[in-house]
Order: sequence, then C-alpha cells, then structure tokens
Amino acid sequence: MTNNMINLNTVKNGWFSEICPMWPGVALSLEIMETLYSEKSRFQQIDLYQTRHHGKMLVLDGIIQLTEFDEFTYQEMMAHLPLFSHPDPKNILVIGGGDGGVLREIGRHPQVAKIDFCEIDEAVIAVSKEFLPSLACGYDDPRVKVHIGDGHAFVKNKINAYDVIIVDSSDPIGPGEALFKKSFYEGLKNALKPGGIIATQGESIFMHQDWVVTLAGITRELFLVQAYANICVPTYPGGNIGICMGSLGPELVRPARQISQILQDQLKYYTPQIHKAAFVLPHFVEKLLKE
Ligand code: SPM
Repeated sequence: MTNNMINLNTVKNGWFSEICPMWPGVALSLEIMETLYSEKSRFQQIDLYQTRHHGKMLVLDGIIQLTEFDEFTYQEMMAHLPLFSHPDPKNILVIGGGDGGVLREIGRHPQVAKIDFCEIDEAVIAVSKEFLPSLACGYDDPRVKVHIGDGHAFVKNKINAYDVIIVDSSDPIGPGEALFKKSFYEGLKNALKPGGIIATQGESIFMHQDWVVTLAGITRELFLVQAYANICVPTYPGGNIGICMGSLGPELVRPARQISQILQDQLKYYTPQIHKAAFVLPHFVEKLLKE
C-alpha cells in the first residue's frame, strides 16, 4: 500500500474524518474550528487543526498523529514502559515522533545521559515547535541531539550503542513503511547494548491484527524477551494502540525500578500498576500471539 491510496480530502462541513484503507469502513470524525497549517513537505502532507473539543490536532497524510486532549497516554507509555523496564537507562535513541512528545517524557528521567533523536521530516519538527509547544518542549532538553534522516539508515550504522530504543513511527504506509520491516528490527537489535530494550509503535489489536502478529513474531524471533502492551488512545482507530517490545535481558512486564514521587506527580497515565496491566491482553489476542 502506498500513501497515494490515502484519502486526503478529509475535511467537510467543519468536520475532519480520518479515512484510511488500513481501517476500512470506519472513520473517526472531529469537529474543526480552524486549519492552522496545511502544507506538503518533501515526505508527506502535514495538517494542524484547532479542534472544538480536543485541542490542537496533528495529522500526517490524513492520519491523526495526536490531539492535545489525549496525547499523554501514548507518549507516556512509549517512553516509560521501556525506561522503567531497564535497570539503568543512560543512552537512548528515539526514531520518529517529530512532535517531541516522547522526548518530553524521556527528559523526566534524571539518570538518562544522552538522547539521540532521528526524524525523517524536518517540517514536522518545525510545525510542532510553532504550534505544539507543550510537546515540542522535549527539544529544549540539552541531552537531546537531533539527526534529520531515515531511521532505517541511521540505525544500521550503530552497534552496541543504546540502552533503550523507542520507535515512534507513523503507520506502515508513507514514510513510516521502512520501520516495519524485519531488517529494521535486526538493526535495532545490533544497536542495543547488552541488556537493551526496544519499544515500537505496535498498531491495534482490533484494527490491524496482521501487523500485530507480524511485529510480535519479528520481536519474538530476534529478542530474548518479547512482550506486547495495549493502551487506550481515544483518538486512534479502535480507541487503542499497541506497543511492541523486545529485550536482550530485562523482563518487560513489570518495572525494574521504583518511580519517584516527584516523577509520578508529573504523569497522568503511567503508574507501576498500569505498567503491569498494559501487558494483560484479551483472550483473543493471547491466542493470536501464540499462533
Ligand atoms: N508522538 C506521537 C506520534 C504518533 N505516532 C504514532 C501515530 C500512529 C497513528 N496511527 C494510529 C493508527 C493505528 N494504526
């Protein structure tokens, strides 16, 4: 599937509808007050809307990436699940997620020494810095080093470099496509230090069972420990999204470290309890992932 198949003509009568062949026959619609930005970058169509009830909304190639209303659920879990599963995360790589929200969450961990960040589309960073300061504040952290380029190529040149790698990709259509291939996951594994952990955007157990099975299969084959978490994101299709994780040592389904009260007070979704709960999957998914 190519991004030419995505219906970009999605705003009608003041409502944005997310129409995509990856979730046929269903569309989430949000009421729009104003289009704040709409341009085609080198890689994709970027739209930024002011919605009536969900704050600002970032849309890439017609697909919702985040709303200010519920972005915390995804960013917190993408960052804190792997970081709290690791006993001492110091060197971190983030691929994708140009809005900066995952960087913001990683920045809350004082023991992290260095955060490499690789994003293919510079324009997403610029739009986020202009319109989404509560996420793009992630870039203000002096530990963050930004690399503009293809995540697949970036990771190929890294060996034994990171404790945690987070892949905050868009869907496997358009520029995110390369980040769903086995060869990319092999690169992630080689880029990890001993005992390292990866967490990748794992699609939806309701909308994309084929992708969930594929990603879980790849991580099971390549990593010592594999686990799949399911989280609530009301403005993603199905109202949920998965996080696919692999580890070269540490177990994933419970935190390896205690959370400080200072950090817990900053968070809205992540707790040590929800860390464990996220890996408890419905029976049909357990069966699906065993097959
Ligand atoms: N930092 C937020 C960036 C969002 N990255 C993930 C976006 C996924 C969008 N599609 C969700 C639909 C599930 N297939």
